[in-house]
Amino acid sequence: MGHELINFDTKGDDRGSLIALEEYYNAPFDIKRVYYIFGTKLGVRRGFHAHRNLKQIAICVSGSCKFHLDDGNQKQEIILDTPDRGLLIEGLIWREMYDFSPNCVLLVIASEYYDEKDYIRNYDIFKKNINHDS
Ligand code: T46
Repeated sequence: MGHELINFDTKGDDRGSLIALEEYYNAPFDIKRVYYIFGTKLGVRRGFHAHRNLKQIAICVSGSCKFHLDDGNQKQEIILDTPDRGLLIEGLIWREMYDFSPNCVLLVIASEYYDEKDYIRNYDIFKKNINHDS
């Protein structure tokens, strides 16, 4: 399945902690875009799409949330609850995010600029694309 959890090195000293993300070091792609999701209302579920080409790493830099991932054959739940772990998603993976804690800040670094044409927002079309590729 096109996902992987990546543990980041924490540079810590008596002042606190710092994590640096660098393309082709701990992020295996060109970093073209960074966005973050915060203030998510209780009970909200987001996502409901797959990407055709995008590679992304999602990190809960504060709080926690869950990802439901579906590659068309297998479904998996991933919990993100620490700033030193990122979820790399690449390839055709249907994703939904849910159970956002009130303090959740979900940071995402992405390999491409925002492009609505890269989204597949219909599950049946996603499944057809999976079958077409396999
Ligand atoms: C993803 C998951 C993890 C922009 O204008 N620029 C951007 O870079 C992004 C990401 C979004 N937008 C606009 C498009 C919508 O009007 O912001 C609004 C909310 O986006 P969306 O409904 O796609 O958000 P989510 O939380 O469903 O999905 C987002 C990303 O879009 C997506 O790539 O993998 O987070």
